[in-house]
Amino acid sequence: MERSYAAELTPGEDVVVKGWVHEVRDLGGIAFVILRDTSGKVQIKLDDSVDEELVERGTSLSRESVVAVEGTVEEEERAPTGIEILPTGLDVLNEAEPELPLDPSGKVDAELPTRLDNRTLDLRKDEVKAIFEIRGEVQDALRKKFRELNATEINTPKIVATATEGGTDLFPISYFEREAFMNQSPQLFKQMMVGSGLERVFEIGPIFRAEEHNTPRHLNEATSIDFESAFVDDDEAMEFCQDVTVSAYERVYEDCQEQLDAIGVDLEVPETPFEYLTYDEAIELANSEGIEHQLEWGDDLTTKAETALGDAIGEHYFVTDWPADAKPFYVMKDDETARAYDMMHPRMELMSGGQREHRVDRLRKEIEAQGLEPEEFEYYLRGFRYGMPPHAGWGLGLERLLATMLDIENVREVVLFPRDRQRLAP
Ligand code: ATP
Ligand code: AMO
Repeated sequence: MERSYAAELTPGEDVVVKGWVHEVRDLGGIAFVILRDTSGKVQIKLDDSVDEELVERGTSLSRESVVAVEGTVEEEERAPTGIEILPTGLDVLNEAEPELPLDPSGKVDAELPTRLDNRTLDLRKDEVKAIFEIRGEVQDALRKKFRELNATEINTPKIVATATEGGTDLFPISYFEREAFMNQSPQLFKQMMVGSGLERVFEIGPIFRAEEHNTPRHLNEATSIDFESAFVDDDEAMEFCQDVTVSAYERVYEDCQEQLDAIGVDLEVPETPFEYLTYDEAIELANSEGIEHQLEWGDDLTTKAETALGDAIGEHYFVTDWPADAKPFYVMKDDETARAYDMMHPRMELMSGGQREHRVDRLRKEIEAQGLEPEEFEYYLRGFRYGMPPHAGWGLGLERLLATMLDIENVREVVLFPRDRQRLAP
């Protein structure tokens, strides 16, 4: 018989359901097995109308064992879902050990490390599974929005010869006889592609950062949503980022209410347009909010400054016109300032981007000014010598987008198998 799902049962049907033993309740004389599958839960009734040997097998099941149950669906208003199954057969497909490292029914809280060590069990909880269903939905929404914007999805190499975002947080690897690195960002490749026939590209893929410290918003392997387009300027690129972000919120709001309820968040789609602050306005506002270490022109926004700004603004916002020295070589500079922009959530930075330097002589000088060897970037500079249009783009962190959207404290919670200083397995 074809498998039926717990959430799709109709009274009177003969069915086979398959799933996990969520709970066994033996009340003496009558017992219930709660079976859980990907769609939900259903109650199996074991009373004296059921074969004795089957009742024996059902009541001795260990929690989280995998079973197949054949039987008839009956209406029962006392059952949690208004129906139950009166079984005629019960096969144990795989028995779970009686001692579980964490409780998938969620009645006993587990620490994050225990949960991450046992992700298989952890994702049997509705509120954890919901995060990853939303993560999948968000990626689908992003792809759809990018396609609406006529961007082509690309895949760039993750094993590379040079740094893009500064040399200190690079992971070196051995590549036959040579040294190579795990890529920190698709930056150089996506820029090369706007000079190709593609013009406008995006990628959703892994980036690797050898961040030394443990923070709730840094991962050593993160997922970057990268966008780059020929013939757009910084203002247009920021607007695209705002629209892409809002499209992710809208999809989750429209299609994931069940998951939001499981997590316990009351999602609000951010209002547009997001506010724009220049860097000068941002440090002035942060200082006026009374942060302990007053910022001077040229300083990066500290975590405390970001928090003060977030509290004052209370919504997503952009910070534009950064000091030139704070930004990488590929961002276009006008004397002291860079045409760079960050998109902030009140809790943290979500995106960095900029208008790019597309003039090869200036780009070569910027590479030198940052103490790097232009020869090492020859493969990249070559693309700028044969017709490179003006262009702009950005990188938006998927985990930060999700953690802020779902009001989750630690970005590790939105990654199936996070990589941090302590964690290399599973
Ligand atoms: P990204 O590194 O991707 O640009 P970010 O949020 O780390 O994102 P930064 O501009 O590097 O942005 O840093 C902003 C502030 O965050 C820093 O001033 C610093 O206070 C804090 N910070 C950044 N990296 C770390 C880290 N690895 N550990 C602790 N604090 C950090
Ligand atoms: P940046 O280094 O600011 O810019 O990264 C862009 C965004 O990626 C996310 N992110 C991270 N998330 C979690 N853990 C990390 N260690 C981590 N590092 C980065 C953040 C951040 O805002 N090439 C530029 C982008 C561009 O200019 O197009 C870049 O990589 O959300």
